[in-house]
Amino acid sequence: MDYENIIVEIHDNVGLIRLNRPNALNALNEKLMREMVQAMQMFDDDPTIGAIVLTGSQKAFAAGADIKEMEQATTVEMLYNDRISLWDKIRAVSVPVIAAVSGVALGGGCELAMSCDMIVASHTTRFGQPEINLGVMPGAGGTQRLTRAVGKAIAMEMILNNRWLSADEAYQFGLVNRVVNAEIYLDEALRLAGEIAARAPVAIRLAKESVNAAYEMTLTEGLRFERRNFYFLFSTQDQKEGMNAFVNKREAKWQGK
Ligand code: DAK
Repeated sequence: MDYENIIVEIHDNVGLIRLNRPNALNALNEKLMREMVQAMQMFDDDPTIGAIVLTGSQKAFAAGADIKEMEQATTVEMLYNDRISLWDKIRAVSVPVIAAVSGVALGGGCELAMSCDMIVASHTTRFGQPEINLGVMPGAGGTQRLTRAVGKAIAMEMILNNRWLSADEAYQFGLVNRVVNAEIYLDEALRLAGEIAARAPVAIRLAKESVNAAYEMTLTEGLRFERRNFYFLFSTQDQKEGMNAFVNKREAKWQGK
């Protein structure tokens, strides 16, 4: 598959997507979003891929949605073009997606990182929601995901007053999983993704779905949802294999069945 704005690689059982618009600091234009979602879906449909890493460059994960593309847009154009459905498709990916982030993660770039399941950040990363400077506000999950991740006080400051977070602050506030040197952030994300991709595939997918359900449901509903997924796993060969391997003190061999 030929892409213009992304580079796609496979590292063992991990699919890697690199955003690649260096002259625009990986600003997320519609073409890039379309290609990125297409690549994610391709990896998600590939039974040999157990996790996806999404990255940019050391200088920029992404500087936000493409302002030049949006500048002249009308409300009706924004409403009816299908950008939103592209963002929704990221949520529908069933394998874990890890963002490997460095440099700027601003606006839609910060929102894209937060749409992933985990974030590995380099020390140089700066997270921000600067949309207020453009006379708008976050539109791809910033007010919701950021608030859930870092809490109301910090989210308000970032969204209303363009406060940027350093990588260390983002770690302290619970936005990112870990912070490592810029030289190794991608390797670290690939290593983490590789570990996850080597685990029982059906359990991984249902566990991801169940954690995400915590954002959508009451505790009672969420506990019921979790339990159903837990019981479901007893219909898989991997459950028999995993428990038998434990009992017999051997390594489990996962089938994804
Ligand atoms: N869009 C378009 N081009 C961008 C860009 C962006 N967001 N960010 C940077 N660029 C371009 C610059 O225009 C420049 O291009 P040339 O002038 O060389 O042609 C090139 O990248 C290098 O940028 P700078 O010269 O500005 O580089 P600096 O190192 O001086 O500054 C910076 C880096 C990241 C601080 C600065 O570029 C900057 O402030 N960029 C804009 C950051 C920003 O405001 N981001 C938020 C955009 S609004 C939604 C989906 C998504 C969204 C909303 C709704 N729906 C589906 C409903 C998201 C909205 C946003 O993200």
